[in-house]
Amino acid sequence: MSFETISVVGLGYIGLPTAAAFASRKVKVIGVDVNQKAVDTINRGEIHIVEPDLDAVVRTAVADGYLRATTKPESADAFLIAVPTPFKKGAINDHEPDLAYIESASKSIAPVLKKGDLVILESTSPVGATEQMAAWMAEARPDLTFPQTHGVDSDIRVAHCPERVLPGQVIRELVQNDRVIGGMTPRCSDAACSLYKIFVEGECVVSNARTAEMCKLTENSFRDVNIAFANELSIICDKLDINVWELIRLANRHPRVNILQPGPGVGGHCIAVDPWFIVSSAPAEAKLIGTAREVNDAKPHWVLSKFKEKLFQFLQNNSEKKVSDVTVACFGLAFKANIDDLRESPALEIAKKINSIHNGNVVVVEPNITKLPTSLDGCELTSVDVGLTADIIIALVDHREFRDLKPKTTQMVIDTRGLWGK
Ligand code: SAJ
Repeated sequence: MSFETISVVGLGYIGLPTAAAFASRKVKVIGVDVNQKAVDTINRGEIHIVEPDLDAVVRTAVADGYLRATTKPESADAFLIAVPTPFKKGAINDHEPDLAYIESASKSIAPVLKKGDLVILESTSPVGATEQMAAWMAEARPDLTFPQTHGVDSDIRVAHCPERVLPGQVIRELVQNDRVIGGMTPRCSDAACSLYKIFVEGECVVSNARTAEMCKLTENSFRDVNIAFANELSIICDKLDINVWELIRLANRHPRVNILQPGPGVGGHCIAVDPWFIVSSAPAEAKLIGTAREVNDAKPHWVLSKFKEKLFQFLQNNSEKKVSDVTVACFGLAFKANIDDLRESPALEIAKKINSIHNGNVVVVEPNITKLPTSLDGCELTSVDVGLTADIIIALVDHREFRDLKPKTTQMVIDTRGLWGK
């Protein structure tokens, strides 16, 4: 199968790099996004998100005429949908996936679909979302046939091929990672494989749509459960006066043990979200997966209780000082090391809470940003050196700039990332 024009719907953290990857192989790509500002930025050859090396790929793709963005879908041979799947707002169970963006994206491309087209859902989705997307398109285009009713002979091919790239390494991982191809029929999978082979150097492994949906959720849940195990160990070790990082290092020397690292909680838009999609599909059965989410979501509260404990201890050791004399420094705000992304960050959540409850000075050291978010009004963004002079130091993110710091033994330190106690 050959693809002259590919359309990518949703030009965010996944859609834009994917569009640029196709365009870099000299295929005509039409990017579609509802955000006019993002569209204008891309058409100038610039980018509206932070991802290493993406700017250069987009600049070249636009300059060479292979990538163009628009707000209105146009005819193409393949459509990739890469829109968000957040939680439903206001639902009784507020961890239910909201397919509204997938619904509106699939309905927006339906009028331009033609016989032979391929539609791929890349968005992380609950099991059954691809079938639902195909049903929305079929309803909008009764003149075309779809796999759910016409099997391998359908006019339109539909597949789920989840993205699995790591933010910060998207350009490399998009090309090198293996890809799970979940066609609604074997013909749909064949078409999707030929599409991805345009730039994917990893293997395209064929399955079906439901398994591919579950596979993506499973990958992120596996990581979440493993981190929850590490976080639980860190709390147990704190109680038993054991260095958890040394413990994990030792345990991981066993050839069949591989424990991840504890931290202040799990952030980002994937690991802290996707496991809930499994829980909401099978609440009675997904006990461990749901518990892991709760363990990880509770970790910031534990860090706050440690802060209160250390503040109390500091005041006991320094009886001449009042609470308002105590300066607290939060090292790191991003959701993980060496990025500037503060969304869904447990570090930010903790800094905000400390800022709201602490009567003294709160300073923040975050080398990857130049301005604090408004939610931290009253805090000061400061340098590593100034942060190091605080009375209480809380390490929240393991940024490379923090690795070799040496807080004084007289300072109170809460090291949630094992930066300085290793
Ligand atoms: N974290 C820990 N301890 C660890 C590892 C991570 O506390 O040992 C925390 C991080 O600090 C961060 C959170 O977990 O707050 C998530 O970070 P991450 O690096 O584990 O993952 P993401 O969210 O950046 O990307 C994940 C990746 N999934 C897996 O590794 C299974 C990525 O491949 C997916 O494509 C991405 O989710 C996604 O889009 O779903």
